[in-house]
Amino acid sequence: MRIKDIKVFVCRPGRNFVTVKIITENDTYGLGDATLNGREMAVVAYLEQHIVPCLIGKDAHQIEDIWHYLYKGAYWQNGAVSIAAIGAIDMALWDIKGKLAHMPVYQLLGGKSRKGVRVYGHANGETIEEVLKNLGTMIKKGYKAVRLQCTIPNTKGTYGTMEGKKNYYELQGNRPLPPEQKWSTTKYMNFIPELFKQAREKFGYEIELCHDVHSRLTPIEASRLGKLLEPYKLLFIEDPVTTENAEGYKIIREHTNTPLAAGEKFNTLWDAKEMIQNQWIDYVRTAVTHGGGLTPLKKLADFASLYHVRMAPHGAPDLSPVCLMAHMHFNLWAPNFGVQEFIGFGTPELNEVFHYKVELKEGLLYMDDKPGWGVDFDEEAAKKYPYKRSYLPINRLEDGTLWNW
Ligand code: KDG
Ligand code: MG
Repeated sequence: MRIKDIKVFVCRPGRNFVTVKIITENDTYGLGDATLNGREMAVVAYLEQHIVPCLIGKDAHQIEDIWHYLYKGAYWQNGAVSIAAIGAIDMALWDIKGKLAHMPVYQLLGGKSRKGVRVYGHANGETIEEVLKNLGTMIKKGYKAVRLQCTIPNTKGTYGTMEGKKNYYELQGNRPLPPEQKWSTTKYMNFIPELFKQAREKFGYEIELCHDVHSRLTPIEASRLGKLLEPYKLLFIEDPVTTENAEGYKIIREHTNTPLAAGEKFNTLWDAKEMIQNQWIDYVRTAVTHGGGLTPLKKLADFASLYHVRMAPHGAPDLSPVCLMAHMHFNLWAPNFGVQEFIGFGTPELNEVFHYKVELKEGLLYMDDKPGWGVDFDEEAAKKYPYKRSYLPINRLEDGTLWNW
């Protein structure tokens, strides 16, 4: 089944998304998500200039070979831009394979390992009171696991919220350049345990809670945070330190039994290998989009399963519904699935462009069985929401030093 055409769309139904559509000679099409937050157009160029011309006429069924052709064949194997591009192609090919086989993709992987996908939602706020109010709402909606993030008192717009946009820091603003935020490790460390203490006092221990540190600590600081949080029995803390130096996780591991998650920025299995093999983490956060597609992600899952490490794919708002649906199939299959980050059911603009259906019941996310991923993209609707350059905030210490985001 030859590839006839490949289209790349960039649209902004609330935030920027890059979507790939591969069309075969019998007009079957498949979709992939190539969104790389704040660097979207670099992926578009990589796809249009370097990938699309090489794939026209190739057999869409040869997913494994095409993946290696794009990865090894490029000589420059990894990197976030190229992997997001390869990931979207791989996803679109799996969508096509499912449609041609008249099967949901999870069936091609070996079938379902569970009835639904456990998710964690987000409760953010500018005060503990606000976070707890949002947590209460999430529990009423049926969430069984929730991530808590809160502005640190006396630091404006700290991670967890964005000034003037209380509900979410990752919403893209109208500013054409990155907004700046301030960070104080001391204030953060003095404050965060109190958030979880109050959450446990109010809601008990049945609801699973987690927290994203966003790589802002050193290993020894993160070790201390992990110990301080032990009484509140978190599902995990995510990215306590940067992942470039895997051994940072060894230090944390030696000091605390708070479970650890990392890897939303991993591009390949090689990025994750040392942490997994040494059992320094409990959850791998790599998304289908940023991990290069389903083809490498299923290898990552199988490798992690040898070491008691579970999959917890990244599901931030900058991953499109195409990625969410790909995760549904991956998570239904992966024997060592842990939990999926899920930010909700989307805005009217988003749902005008992407058509998909998921349903939350008692903490589990369900979808209907459809061939392929079960998601569609409305090209006409997308034209109403043109791309606009936009960035994540950057982060500085109080003395002005640029710090990790
Ligand atoms: O583009 C970056 C975001 O996806 C990231 O900041 C979100 O860390 C994140 C998470 O865990 O959702
Ligand atoms: Mg994260």
